[in-house]
Amino acid sequence: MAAFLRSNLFLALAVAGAFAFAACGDDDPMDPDPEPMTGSLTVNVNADGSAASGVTVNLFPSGGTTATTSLVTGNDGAVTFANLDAGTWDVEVELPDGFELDTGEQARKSASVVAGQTATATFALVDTFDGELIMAQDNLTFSETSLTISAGTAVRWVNSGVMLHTVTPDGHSEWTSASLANSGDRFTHTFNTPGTYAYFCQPHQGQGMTGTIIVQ
Ligand SMILES: [Cu+2]
Repeated sequence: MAAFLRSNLFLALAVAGAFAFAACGDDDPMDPDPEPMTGSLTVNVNADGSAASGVTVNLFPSGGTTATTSLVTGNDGAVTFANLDAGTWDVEVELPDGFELDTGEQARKSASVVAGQTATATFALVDTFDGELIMAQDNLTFSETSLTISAGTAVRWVNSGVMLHTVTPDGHSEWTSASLANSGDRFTHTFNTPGTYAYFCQPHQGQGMTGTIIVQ
């Protein structure tokens, strides 16, 4: 009789363990302290209604001041924080040069993560850039090979293709080499000092992908 009870108890524990395994995906069904169940949080960043790539999104514990982690939006304007403990998290968007929050939008907001589900948060930005645009193009040229501007003007390079391009200073340190890895990635620099600033694309310098900014 005792053996019968013990075997039934074992069966019950085994069934309960198997259920816990199926429900939580825990590695060890007999683990007395299983990992908390987790969910995901996808953050979408739009600028003027279109996906905004290259935007840094910081993740904080609710009310926290130190970011748990940071991700940069890809071509789809989105990042996904995975394996988050269920509960409330804060996400904060870092505004790139030339971008502002849309009317009524906040730079930091809370999101409720539910185990086994993907929560979403959205940030709406407005592109207020009013400087000069230069496209880094997959035909291995910059759209403006020589651009003359007045001091105080901002120049933004945008990757209009899908190849990796860079905006690398040639013989000066007016800015630090910028990598435009993905379509839509951008780099903005404001020129305050008159002079001639040459630059090139590192992967395509040999094919003549170079440019010059003349600041008057
Ligand atoms: Cu290039």
